[in-house]
Amino acid sequence: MSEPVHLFVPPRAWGIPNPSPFCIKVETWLRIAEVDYVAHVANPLKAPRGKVPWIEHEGRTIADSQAIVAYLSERFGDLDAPLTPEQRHLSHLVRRTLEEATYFVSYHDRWLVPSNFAHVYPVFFAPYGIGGWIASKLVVRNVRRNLWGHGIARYTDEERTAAALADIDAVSHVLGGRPVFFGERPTTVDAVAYAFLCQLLWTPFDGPVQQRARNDQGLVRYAEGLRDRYWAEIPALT
Ligand SMILES: N[C@@H](CCC(=O)N[C@@H](CS)C(=O)NCC(=O)O)C(=O)O
Repeated sequence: MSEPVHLFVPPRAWGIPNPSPFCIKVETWLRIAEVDYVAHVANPLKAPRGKVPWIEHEGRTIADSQAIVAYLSERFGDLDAPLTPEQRHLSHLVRRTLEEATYFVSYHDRWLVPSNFAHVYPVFFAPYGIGGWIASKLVVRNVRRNLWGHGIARYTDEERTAAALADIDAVSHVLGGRPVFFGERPTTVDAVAYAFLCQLLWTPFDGPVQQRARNDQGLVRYAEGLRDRYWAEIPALT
């Protein structure tokens, strides 16, 4: 019998499974695949690539959500095995859109828009008093520098919002109001989409992108369906 997978993630926040979409993705994947796991609060200083999530399993340490999913798929079974080649490619595109494009707009808006940062500060910094206040200044400076280097911070507010709205519309269109993206059973793309929709639908952050997702009944029903099936304890997580 296999040992449980040890998953390292930040503490839950804002009534969703995790402040990090990549952590929700992996934890939801584990739940869909019914893999035995134990979640631990990550010490960021120990993060193998300086990022969450990571897992430890049978002496191996694996970082990066997609590398984790690849390992878990090999070790415990591939959720995506039933997909046709076309579905597999579409899954890849949806995943990359959310993780590599939409994510950076949310990241920007969460950390660099003051009305949103007001919800970040109490979770990550306020518990540490003056040390937390100093850390917040350093972290925000770093985020600003990283996102300038990435390029998204060079967009106007309108350009950034338009890019994310187009992402949401594309994802919604591919989903087409179904309860899962493809087939009968959730696959990896559902773990990813759920992770990102949690951040848009059920956090205190607000703006046109959140509003677009909240007004899309197909997306809301989809996310609620996955929440009820895999995160039934969610109302208790605040
Ligand atoms: N490609 C990585 C991205 C992980 C990632 O960006 N995690 C963020 C939290 S959402 C993080 O750890 N950020 C800390 C940092 O960049 O210092 C994955 O799929 O796991």
